[in-house]
Amino acid sequence: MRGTAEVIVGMQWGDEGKGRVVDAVMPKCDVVVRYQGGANAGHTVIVEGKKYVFHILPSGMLYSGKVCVVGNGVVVDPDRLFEELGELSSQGMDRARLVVSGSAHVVMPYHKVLDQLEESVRSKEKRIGTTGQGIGPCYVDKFNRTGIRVYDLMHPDMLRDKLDYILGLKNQIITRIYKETPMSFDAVYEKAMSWSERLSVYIGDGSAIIAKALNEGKCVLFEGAQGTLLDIDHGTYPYVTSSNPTCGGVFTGTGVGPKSIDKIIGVAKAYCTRVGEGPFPSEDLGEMGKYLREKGREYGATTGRPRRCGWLDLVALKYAARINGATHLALTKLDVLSGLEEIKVCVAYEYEGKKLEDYPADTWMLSQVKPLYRTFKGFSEDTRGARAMEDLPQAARDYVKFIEDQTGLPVMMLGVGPDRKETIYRE
Ligand code: 2SA
Ligand code: GDP
Ligand code: MG
Repeated sequence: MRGTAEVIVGMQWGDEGKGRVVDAVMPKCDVVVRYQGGANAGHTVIVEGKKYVFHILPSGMLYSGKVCVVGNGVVVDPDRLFEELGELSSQGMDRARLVVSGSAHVVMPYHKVLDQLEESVRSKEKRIGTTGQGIGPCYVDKFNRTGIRVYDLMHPDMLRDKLDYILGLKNQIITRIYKETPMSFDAVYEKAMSWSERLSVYIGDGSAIIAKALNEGKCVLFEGAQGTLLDIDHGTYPYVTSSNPTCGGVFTGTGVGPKSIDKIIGVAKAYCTRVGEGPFPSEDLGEMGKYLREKGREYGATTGRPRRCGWLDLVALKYAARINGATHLALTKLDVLSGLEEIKVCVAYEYEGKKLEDYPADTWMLSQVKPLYRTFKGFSEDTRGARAMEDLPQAARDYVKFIEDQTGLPVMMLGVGPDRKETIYRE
């Protein structure tokens, strides 16, 4: 019997709680695969009060006996990867088996330097607000065919030759454009060689592992990082990341065919956040935004940056449902809305005096729209103890039902608190 495959994808601007949803779905799965992004991601899992934040490692690492794959579409920073593995070991975790795709690209020291230099010279309007992890410059090299892949680290002579050429080019940019001191070839080469032996034990062919698991009737989970509105093609370009967090990224980022996918779970918060620059129509710059930030502890899981906060945007959520072909929703952070007298939801936009029901793919137009809200009655009960829909106050259930009706997607799972156990499962 053929196995099953499910995708977990962010429906907003990242930080929807994908890590905790992966953790919740993981028990029935055998393999979990990251398909894009890199150490810019921060996926939080909390188990009995203990917090784990995953950056490059898939969020299924807490389950021993499972296989975690870093897919070819990921950009790997080996220092960060070893750091994360070290943290898990020091916490005494009996972890899953890790496989790093040899075709994944390596974030080199010059990628981080260039990411930070590029951001530093951008004007306030042009700044993207990157995480400074070298993600953009690494993907630029990948598409320019000047990247270093994990496999390359295993071939010292070839690596030396490649690096000689590439670092020469980078140093031209660093010295001529940014007037900074050039990077030392020996230091970069030695760094790369120090990674090769440690990485060699993890290298594998991600695509082949997935195919074998599916042929053996196993369940494979694909874990997206960032979110739909940060997608390089479908997000608020240029205020996006440099990969495809949307479902399409699964196929190129792992080497699995589209017909293998059975379920596409879109993860959304019960409100909205964004970190970094770019349009955010339902952002609340006043007291409500601050309230959501403090109650929801909305600070970057990688950089600690405060996240911008606002109401749920259904226009954008419906767009994300379409782009990903989502089949289900996982709604998180419902508990953060408790205690509010009223809850607003953006149901349409106003643009040049006209009502707009569809999300504009033109970023400039999106930056000009005004949100039109529908207001719901709030609820005061603490929802963190709820384990079934019946445990929730009627107003919270009405809110969830409205989201289901509007998106046409069933909410299969609800987060009512950050801990693993603070979950309502509906299937
Ligand atoms: P980059 O570094 O090139 O990918 O940045 C480009 C844009 O993508 C945004 N981005 C993110 N947005 C939300 N969460 C992310 N991960 C961390 C987290 C972020 C953090 O889990 O909290 O700790 O600050 C993430 N990664 C990238 C980024 O803000 C830019 O807008
Ligand atoms: P990810 O990048 O999508 O995995 O999300 P992050 O880990 O960056 O951010 C989500 C934050 O919300 C983390 O601090 C989680 O612990 C927290 N969180 C997730 N689900 C819930 C929930 O249902 N309620 C509350 N209060 N916090 C949650
Ligand atoms: Mg995150």
